[in-house]
Amino acid sequence: AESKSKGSTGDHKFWNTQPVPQLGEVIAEDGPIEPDTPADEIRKEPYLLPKDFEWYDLDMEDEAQLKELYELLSNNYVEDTDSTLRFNYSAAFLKWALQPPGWKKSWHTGIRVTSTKKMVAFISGVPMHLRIHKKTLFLTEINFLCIHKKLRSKRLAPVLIKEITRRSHLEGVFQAVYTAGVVLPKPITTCRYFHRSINPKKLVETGFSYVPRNSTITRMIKSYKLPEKSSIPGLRPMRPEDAEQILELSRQYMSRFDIAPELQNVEEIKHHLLPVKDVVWSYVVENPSTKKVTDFFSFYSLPSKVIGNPKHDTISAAYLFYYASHVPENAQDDKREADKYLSQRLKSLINDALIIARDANFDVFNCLDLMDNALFVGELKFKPGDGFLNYYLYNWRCKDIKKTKTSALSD
Ligand code: NHW
Repeated sequence: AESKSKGSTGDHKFWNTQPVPQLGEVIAEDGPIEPDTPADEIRKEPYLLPKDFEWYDLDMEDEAQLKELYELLSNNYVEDTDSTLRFNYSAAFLKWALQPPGWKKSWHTGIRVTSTKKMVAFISGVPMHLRIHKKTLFLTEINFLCIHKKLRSKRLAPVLIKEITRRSHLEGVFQAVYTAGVVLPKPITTCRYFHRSINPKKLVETGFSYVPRNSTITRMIKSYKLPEKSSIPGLRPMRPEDAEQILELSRQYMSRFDIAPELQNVEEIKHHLLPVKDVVWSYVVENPSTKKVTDFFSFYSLPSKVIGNPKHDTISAAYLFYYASHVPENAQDDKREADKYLSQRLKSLINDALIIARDANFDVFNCLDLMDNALFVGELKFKPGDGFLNYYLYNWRCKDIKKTKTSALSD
């Protein structure tokens, strides 16, 4: 999730009461901030809501409820600083993101108006394994925190956060990971968004990009033009039978990072990576002679609504998701050799991703400056944006992590 809104400043009445490190705190060693709450000390009743409101567990299998979540987010979720763009996750995306293996209905937490049943707020958690340095935690990934615009600044967010925490505790989960544009106590790392124009004309017309002083739109179009066809032999969409090889390949590749999701089995690989129409795209490179999968990449679709533009109402954006590349054995133990190999390989791989995204009608291709992305963004003409994304852990103290040692999170 991206938020470009201003960070809250100074004293954090709510966050100061939570098991998170203080801003500026120097951390010497990883570990929990508070011990697991014993089962009999976990609060049994949901937190109290202002009168006229009630809690409910969203039923994602019910089309009408899914649509209501879609509507809440499409009208009230994250906007950029000058309110010209707003994230517009599709309903199909929300189903994919909120129902990974092991998902729990009690972690799809909504608030509605008691009399009308209208949904006015939401927060979600999904279970995942996250490796931080050498330790793997089973935790919840919190996302899609949203409060209707008419109910802002009433301290409802802390109630939602405390309630999802209680519901996590009830499931024996005492840590969480989340990302946000706002600065809170205390980021483990801060990444910057990079954008690769695919349709510069539309991006300029929507105010997303500008024509540089020394250029023209014609020159921009020419400079961002991509080859007709992808270049890597053996590149094809991922199929279910690739999952086993991808599991192994991603395990190897993810070991390069200090913080990374740990996909546990073929079932999880299939859920997160098998192509879903209009949601997620995944491609593998299968060596034509050995039939071995040597590389894969994936990206997902997260359009933004363009607010108040006469010509365009949506920017179609692809976001780079997981990828991996097999580093040849002779380069594996030598960081410089490995980086040299990857820098060439990832340029070809991601350039092919751009071509596929163009053919799928995306206007822009986005990524963060984490993982090995710094190795290709310059040459492939990504430009730094004005959005930043902070990574956070709840109830886990963790030494600062470099961006290049951070993996993408599930979405
Ligand atoms: S980040 C996207 C968050 N959503 C949006 O930006 C959508 C548009 N905005 C809104 O809907 C991805 C509202 O402005 C929200 C705040 C709901 C953001 N994270 O109710 P009040 C995620 O979903 C703090 C955490 O008056 P509001 C990740 C703020 O600092 N805290 O504000 C979510 C202040 O506390 P402070 C945030 O504007 C991770 C308090 O909320 C925050 O009406 C959640 C003000 O509350 C944010 N993005 O509603 C944490 N934004 O101490 C999970 C504001 O500073 C923790 N605040 O006074 C883990 C839980 C699970 C643990 C399990 C063991």
